[in-house]
Amino acid sequence: MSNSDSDWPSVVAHADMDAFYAAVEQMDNPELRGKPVLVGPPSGRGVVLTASYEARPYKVGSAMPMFKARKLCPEAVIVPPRFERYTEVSRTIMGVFADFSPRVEAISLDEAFIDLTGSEDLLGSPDTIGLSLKNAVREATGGLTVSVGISGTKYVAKVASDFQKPDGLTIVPPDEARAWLAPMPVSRLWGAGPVTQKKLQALGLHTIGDVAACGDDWLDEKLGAMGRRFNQLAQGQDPRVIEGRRGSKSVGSERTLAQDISDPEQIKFYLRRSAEQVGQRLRRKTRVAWGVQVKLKTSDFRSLTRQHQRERPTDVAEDIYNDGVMLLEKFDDPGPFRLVGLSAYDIEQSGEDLQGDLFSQGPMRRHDLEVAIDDLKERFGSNVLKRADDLARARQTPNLDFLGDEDKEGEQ
Ligand code: TTP
Ligand code: MG
Repeated sequence: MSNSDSDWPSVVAHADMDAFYAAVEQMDNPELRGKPVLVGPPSGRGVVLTASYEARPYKVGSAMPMFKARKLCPEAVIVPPRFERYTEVSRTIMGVFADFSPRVEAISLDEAFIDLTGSEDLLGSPDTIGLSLKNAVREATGGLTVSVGISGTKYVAKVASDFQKPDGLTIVPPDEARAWLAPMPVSRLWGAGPVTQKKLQALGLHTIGDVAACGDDWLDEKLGAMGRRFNQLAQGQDPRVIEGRRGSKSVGSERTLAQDISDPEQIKFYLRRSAEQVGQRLRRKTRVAWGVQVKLKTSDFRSLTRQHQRERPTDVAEDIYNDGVMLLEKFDDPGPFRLVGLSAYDIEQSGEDLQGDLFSQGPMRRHDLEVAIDDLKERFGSNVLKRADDLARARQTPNLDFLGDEDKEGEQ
C-alpha cells in the first residue's frame, strides 16, 4: 500500500521475529537451514515451542504435543531449546528497536511495539523506516528476519505485522485502515476468543467490516463493553498508547520463596494471594485490567512469562486468579521456581458502561462481594478473612515463608 499522500497523525510499528527460536537455531547451526525444525523437548512428552517455516506446511506449530508433531512431520529435526541464547538475541533485537525510537514496548522476547511518531524527518517515510528496521535487525543478529507492520494504532500495526509473514513488511496508512481490515475474519479482532467468535457469527458478523458497519449501541446491547471495543477496533481505532518502560501501566504482586517449588498446587496458592492483592489494588483505584500475566523465575534465574488478553476487563480477584491458573498450564518448564508473580496490565478506568455490562452478566456480584471484603479488611485488618483452602494449605506448607513480598506497580 502506498502512503505518499496519506496523513499520519501517529506512526506505530509492530515487529515480530519469524519463527524466533527455530530461526536462532538455524542461524547458529547451518546444517539446520532449509530444513523443518521443531524446537522443544526431544522426548515425546511436552509441547512444540515453535516450528521453522519449512515445517509449517505440515500443520505443526507452537503448543502442539511433540509426539503429534513428530507424526505429522517425521522428517523434522528436533532441537532442545536454549533459552539463554534466545534471551541474548532478544536483547540485541530490543537494542535495535531502541535505536529507532525511545518509546519501545516489548511484548515478549521476540515482539515489540515501537512508537515512530515524529521520526519521519529523521528516518524517512514509514516504508523507508520499515525497510531500515528489517535490515538493522538482520545485520545486528547475523541474519534473522523480522516481520514488521506499520500503521497509526497498535492494533492495526499488529495485524499488519502478521499479514505477510515471514520476512513481511506491511504498511497500512491510518486513513486506509478501516478498509484494509474490513475483509478479515472476526478472529482477527483483539480479544475475540473462540466463544466470542461464535457469538459474533451468531449475530451474522463474519468479517471485521461487518462489525465496523453495526452501530456501537447495537453491539453494546448484544455484547456489552466488549462490543463497543470491537466496534472501535474494527474502525481502526485503538486508544492504547505505546507504553515505554517507565510509563507502562500494570499492577503486580510477586514473591521470592524461601524454598523453590514445582508443585502446581503450591504455585496456585501464591497465585491466589497475588490475585487478591492485585484485585484489591485495582478496585481501590476504580481501575479494571484487560490483561493478566504470570511470571515464574526458575531456580537458575530465568524469568518466564505467559500472558492472556481477556474478553472483558476485570477488577475481580477470582477472575485474575482463574486466568493465572489457565496461564500456569501454558508454561513448558516444569520448574523448580524461586519466584511466583502475577500482574494485571492494559489497565483503564472502570467506566459506567462497563459497570452496567458487568451487572447484567453476573461477575458484578463477585465484584460487590470483593468490595465488601476490602471494606472489612480496611476496618479490621487484612487477616480478618482468609479463604478456608488457603488456611488449610498454609498449615500444610509451613516451610514456605516468604523471603520477600514485593508489590510492584508501573513496570510490567
Ligand atoms: P511467536 O512470535 O508467537 O512465534 P514465532 O516467532 O516462533 O513464529 P512467528 O513467525 O509466527 O512469529 O513466539 C515467539 C517465540 O516464543 C517462539 O519462537 C517460541 C516461544 N513460544 C513458546 O515458547 N510457546 C508458545 O506457545 C508460543 C506461541 C511461543
Ligand atoms: Mg514471532
